[in-house]
Amino acid sequence: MYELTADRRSNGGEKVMLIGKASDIRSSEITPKGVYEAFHSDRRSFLSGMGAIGATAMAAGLLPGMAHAAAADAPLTKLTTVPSKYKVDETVTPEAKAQSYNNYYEFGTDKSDPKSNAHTMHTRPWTVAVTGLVKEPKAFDVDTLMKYRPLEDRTYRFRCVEAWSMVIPWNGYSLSEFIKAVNPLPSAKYVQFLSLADRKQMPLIGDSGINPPYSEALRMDEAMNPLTLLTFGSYGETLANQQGAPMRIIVPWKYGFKSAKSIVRVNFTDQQPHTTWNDLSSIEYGFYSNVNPSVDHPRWSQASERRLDSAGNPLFPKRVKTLPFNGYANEVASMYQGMDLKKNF
Ligand SMILES: Nc1nc2c(c(=O)[nH]1)N[C@H]1C(S)=C(S)[C@@H](COP(=O)(O)O)O[C@H]1N2
Ligand SMILES: [Mo]
Repeated sequence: MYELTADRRSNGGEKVMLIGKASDIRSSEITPKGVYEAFHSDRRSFLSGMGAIGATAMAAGLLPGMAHAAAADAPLTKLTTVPSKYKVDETVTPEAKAQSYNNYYEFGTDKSDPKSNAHTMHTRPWTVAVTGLVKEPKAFDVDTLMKYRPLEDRTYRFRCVEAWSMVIPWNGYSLSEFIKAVNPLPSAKYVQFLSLADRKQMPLIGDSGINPPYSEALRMDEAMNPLTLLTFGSYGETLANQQGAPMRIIVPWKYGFKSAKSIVRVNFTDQQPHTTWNDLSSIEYGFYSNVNPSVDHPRWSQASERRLDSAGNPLFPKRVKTLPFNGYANEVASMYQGMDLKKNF
């Protein structure tokens, strides 16, 4: 894993949770869009068809006139929402920022990649399977889930392990409502969330170094905490693909990587499930990953964060102190009573 700085990547000097070589080639960035799309369903033959010279030129970034083509976002649908008690008294991040500065490694590792690339994902029809330790395994159409409970307006702080943060108005309902409806067995101790992993819709999925499908998990009490949001929208609209449409979770007291996107399966287990970032580097990305200013990442401090809102110079976002449990200690700290949070980070 590499830590890259602003002179090498246009991400404002963020520490990136990147795996693999800094020189990784992202073909979507250096290939004319039409050519790329014509071949994206069979990328391997495309690359071999390019031949050695083509590949070398690509690696050196030498192909002329191959600007990154901006893809049209799928139109977002307005949602009917209801107010909630979950608000924060801080500047909300502009919608355009939340939808253009993303981590979604299935669509590339640069912050701007998901917006450029995620249009190849089809979010309807969309089925969510419920498996494992439940009374009866089931599959739900996402539109059924979306209508199951009123979609609340909940504004949460959102803190990435890379030490940037936003304030985002999400739309959804407590995951606990869904969990109660699917009747997990008493033996279920964890719930795992698996993201879509489809090479046809995610041509770059093999390039980032993460092992598909993206997997995240919570202990059952964490999943049942009312703060944990089954999320279908933000800013009063359906989620953009790059935000994890059509359905993701948001776990606001944990680092952002716990909040899995574009979920296709919810799996109940009695053992702690394997999770993507923890599997890749357990010394950097703990299973719990509760936001904790007193436990630093091995390569950077977690004591403060760059707040990406509209205030200040966008090149030098304001720094704010990171709060224990991202400011949600009153709601969640009791779940970890008696645990050593430096060991169980
Ligand atoms: N499937 C999937 N889910 C994912 C990720 C990912 O790469 N793939 N990135 C995670 C990380 S590291 C963060 S910070 C958040 C980012 O969500 P956002 O792009 O909506 O801000 O999504 C999380 N969920
Ligand atoms: Mo993240």
